[in-house]
Amino acid sequence: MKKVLFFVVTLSLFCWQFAAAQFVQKPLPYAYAALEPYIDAQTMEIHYSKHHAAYVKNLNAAVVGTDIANSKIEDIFAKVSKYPDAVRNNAGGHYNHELFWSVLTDKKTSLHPQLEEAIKATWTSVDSMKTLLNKAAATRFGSGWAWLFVTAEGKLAIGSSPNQDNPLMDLSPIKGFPILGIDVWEHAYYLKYQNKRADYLTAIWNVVNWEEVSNRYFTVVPKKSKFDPWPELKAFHQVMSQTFHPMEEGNYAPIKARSAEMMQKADALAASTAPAEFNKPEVLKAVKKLKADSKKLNDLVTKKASDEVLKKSLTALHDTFHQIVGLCFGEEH
Ligand code: MN3
Repeated sequence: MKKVLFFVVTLSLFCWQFAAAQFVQKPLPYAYAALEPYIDAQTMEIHYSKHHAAYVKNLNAAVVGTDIANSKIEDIFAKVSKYPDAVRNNAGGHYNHELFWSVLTDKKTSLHPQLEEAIKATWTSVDSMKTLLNKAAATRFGSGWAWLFVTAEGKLAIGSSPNQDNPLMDLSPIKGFPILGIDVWEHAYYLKYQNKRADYLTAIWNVVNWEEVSNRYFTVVPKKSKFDPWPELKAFHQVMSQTFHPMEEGNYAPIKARSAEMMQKADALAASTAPAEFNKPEVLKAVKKLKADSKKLNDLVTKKASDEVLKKSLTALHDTFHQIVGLCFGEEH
């Protein structure tokens, strides 16, 4: 009996601990030494396995048994002024470091052209953005973070925050969605750079993961499409890409489910007025063919034609679509 009781108590303690660990630290996406010589291995190891780990542990301890124990961290930030400082500091500490690891890399990455264009439109060049972000980081008194973030209006902005605050917090004077954050706590650079924060800030640009910064940007800003000027062509393209590529991989379910929708998109395209730059007889002729072929394909699907027959029909339709794209945008295909 005692043994059973011991087992139950141990199990429930285990479950409680398990349930309490709402927030978990993701594995570091590279080795501690990967960012050498810009960030040394020892700094990375202590920063990740001690500092960040402590924020996660303390955050879980701060929320356990409260009404935010199961909240998403972004929802906590949205009302963080209502919670104790332990929540603010450790939720910020966890999120900020998770972001920090993700926007660093030892791989060669590049900015998405749309984000690059937005940076240039805001600060004339990527270099001047770096200079301004470094200035925000260098002038942050004491511990904190410098941010490149996107405002609610979709504009890029630069700022800094104290301690573990970030622009997602309701009490933050700078507000938006952070796409790049630079940790300027001494624990991020002191072992290698001592008091020379500026040297650390110069070095860090060698290891920024521009691909991840761009990905974060596109979680809040819509990706532009070359099809934007002709919405009906864009709508057709969407159904085409979501049916043709699965079919190429042997999955016919999408085209069988959406052939009628694709026919409707082709009809809408044929009925629309092409933007002036695309309004050429050869484009309109190809669009007419696209409409007729979409109807044929839908008829085949309705008649439950074989996959082989559908493949031939959809491939021909896809060719016609790319003929239109080529005529409009001057691409070979
Ligand atoms: Mn840190």
